[in-house]
Amino acid sequence: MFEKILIANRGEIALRVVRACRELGVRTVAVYSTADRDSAVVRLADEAVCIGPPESRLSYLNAPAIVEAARRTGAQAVHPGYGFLSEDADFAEICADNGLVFVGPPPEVMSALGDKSRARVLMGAAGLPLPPGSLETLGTAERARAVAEEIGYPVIIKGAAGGGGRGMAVVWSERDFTEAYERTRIAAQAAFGDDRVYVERYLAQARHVEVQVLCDGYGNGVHLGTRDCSVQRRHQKLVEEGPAPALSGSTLDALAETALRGALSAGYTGAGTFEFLVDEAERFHFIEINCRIQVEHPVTEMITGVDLVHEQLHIAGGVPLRLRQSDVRINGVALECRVNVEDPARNFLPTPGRLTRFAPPSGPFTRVDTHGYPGYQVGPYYDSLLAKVVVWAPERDLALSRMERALHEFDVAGPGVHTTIPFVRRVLDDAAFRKGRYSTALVERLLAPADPPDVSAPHAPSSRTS
Ligand code: MV4
Repeated sequence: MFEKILIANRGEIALRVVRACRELGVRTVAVYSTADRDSAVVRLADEAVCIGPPESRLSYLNAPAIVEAARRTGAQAVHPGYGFLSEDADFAEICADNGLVFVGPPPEVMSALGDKSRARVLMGAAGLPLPPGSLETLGTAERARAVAEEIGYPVIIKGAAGGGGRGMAVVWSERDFTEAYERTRIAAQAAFGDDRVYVERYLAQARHVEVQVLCDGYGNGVHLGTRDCSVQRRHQKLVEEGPAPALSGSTLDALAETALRGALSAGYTGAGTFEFLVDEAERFHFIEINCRIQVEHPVTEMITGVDLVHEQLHIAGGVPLRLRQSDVRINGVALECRVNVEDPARNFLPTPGRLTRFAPPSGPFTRVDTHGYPGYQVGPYYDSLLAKVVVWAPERDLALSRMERALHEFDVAGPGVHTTIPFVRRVLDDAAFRKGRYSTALVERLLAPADPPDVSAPHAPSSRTS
């Protein structure tokens, strides 16, 4: 195992990694921007190095500064957390060139699977079911339109270099295709410097279910069950749960085995997530792979008892996976609610400010991953995730009431500061959510204006035309 590693991230995930390291007897180097001087991770890590000003590009994305901090402190490995450099194959390569172990898959694997179109081709070849669509990126709009015609509408145009929902467009009819296609290509070029796109059948009302896998560098791998992440707004997840509810045991098993087959076929190593869309008939389709530890990993930790960050560090250190598939048992239900410093009433606008009150929940089977503390200054520079409230229970109903209880306890306030707590409480209260029968359409339904009063009576003609 490593003696010392550097954590190239901030916020709650940096703390999460520091905790895993202390438990394993690994010394830690935190890196921080000047905006994060007073952060909890700077205090809790064994050492801390300032790597630049607040702007991410000059600090948490500043590969030379991070590598230099590792060199100066004698760190042997770099844990990238999620976001920032976590899926940057060039950064993983730079680490290797500087004698640093990158905690994640090999750069070639990350580069292949990070290209969503290549991932689609590779996973299709490995026998994973795909949404109907093109097997290559497409050139002219004319040719792409012919492909869309064959697939049948609605279709979704996706940028190959995109991810997490960026650079996509849904097209409902042929009439709108060409314009959407050109627009998506231009947007992809601007956002990723890569205008390659591909087309899939758009699966509306599907559930977004993902599978956690762990693979070592010796051909061993395990799957660790499913998480439902359908509760999203603009591709930001708000509530996650595991195992995915209201699916048959055979579907859950098939999803997990399919993901692991895909991971092993690609030479994947470390912790990874395979995303699928599951339709009403429980047919599932592979969409993409996340080559990192994810925000929602605690859900899986709660239902398996496996510490995923410990496993990441062991795998990166070359230790063969000790866990066998028969050791993995999915036990009970876990829910996670994200607490972002945003105002749901103002289009989820971030509301940075000082936390004059901060008392997160506690109690039985309740875990809160957060970097917040009373007096903490939430800045405007980074994403607004402040805390993840995670609960476990043997049954889903009890997990729901436990989460309601936990959110009721959460005392967080400050001048101008709002959080997503009221909104996630509405999600928990929703009848479809309570039944476990929800899809990616749930959040939109909750955010749609309430039905106007019945105006169809005489003297008040409806202005609605449908
Ligand atoms: C899709 C899809 C439907 N059909 N692909 C969104 C993020 C990225 N990981 C993949 N995503 C989707 N891909 C096909 N062929 C639906 C989503 C999707 C979604 C789309 C619109 C609005 C919200 C969404 C939430 C989750 C997934």
